[in-house]
Amino acid sequence: MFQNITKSLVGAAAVAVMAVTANAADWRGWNIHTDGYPNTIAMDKFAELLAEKTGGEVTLQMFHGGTLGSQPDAVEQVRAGALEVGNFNLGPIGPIVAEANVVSLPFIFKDVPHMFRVLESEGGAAIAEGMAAKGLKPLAWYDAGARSFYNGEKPINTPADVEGMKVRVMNNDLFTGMIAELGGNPSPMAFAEVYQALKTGVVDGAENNWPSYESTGHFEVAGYYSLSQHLIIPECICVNTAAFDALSADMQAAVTEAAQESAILQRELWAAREAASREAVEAGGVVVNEVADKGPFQDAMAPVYEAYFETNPSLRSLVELIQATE
Ligand code: GTR
Repeated sequence: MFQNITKSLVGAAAVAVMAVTANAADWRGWNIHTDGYPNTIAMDKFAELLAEKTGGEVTLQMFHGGTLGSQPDAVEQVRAGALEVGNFNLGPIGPIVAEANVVSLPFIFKDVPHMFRVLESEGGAAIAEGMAAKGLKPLAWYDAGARSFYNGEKPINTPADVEGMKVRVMNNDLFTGMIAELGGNPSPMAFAEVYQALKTGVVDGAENNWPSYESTGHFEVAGYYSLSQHLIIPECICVNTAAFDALSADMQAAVTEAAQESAILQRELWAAREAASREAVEAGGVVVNEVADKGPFQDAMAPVYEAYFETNPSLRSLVELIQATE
């Protein structure tokens, strides 16, 4: 009898220990970028801060370099809870979350500071809510600068220069629409495939920010970079909504704080890397072209906006809110 009680007490203690262990969350995170990239460093910092601020209750193992799959796949994995965390560009999230797709409308933001002002206001709250409802809770926003066109043949100054050009875009109908309206042939493709595609002529050009143009080596095979700055798209530290909701309020606050601190670091590193990447590609022989008049590019985007409103009539007010944000 006494022995039985002891046994069951020991058993209860074991269950208690297991319960504590089961409460601890061991998360796995996806990132597409390689060593030294601002996002890679900042996501590692997030993992470090997470362990620190949650007293080890939430830990994160990061998988960099897109080793766990392409971005559209990883977005689905985080939604499904197969992975808990991703550093995602909102471009490939747009097809899943209508509110988040506003940031992928060409020329929607005046500049990066305008984008952050929007994200920190009512518009950002609507985007974040829409994302959380689809399983992708954004905890903080990263800077991804502005995206511009590049190709191996010539500078791009007007939409006519894009005519007939095969241009790689991220997976999103807004981007295929954007290229089509400029008279080009859009080619949606995973990030990892773009270098070979440019090199072998499967595509003539692509578009991205300075750091990605440089880190991927695209500048080696597409040496004309034209500052169209047609897209300014934020990135998130996104966490599977259910995994986040399962945490206590204290833990949620600690996780959010870790993400916010990581974003502060990312934005600092980003500013430095943008300048360094530009310098590096110019030293590598890239011809940089200022686009004197972006007006014709902006005008050509009217049908892209119309198509967006047609599919999402209720989001016209969100677009107007963004445009009205100082
Ligand atoms: C980069 C971005 C990646 C990915 C990539 C792409 O700027 O950081 O997440 O979206 O562009 O063009 O696929």
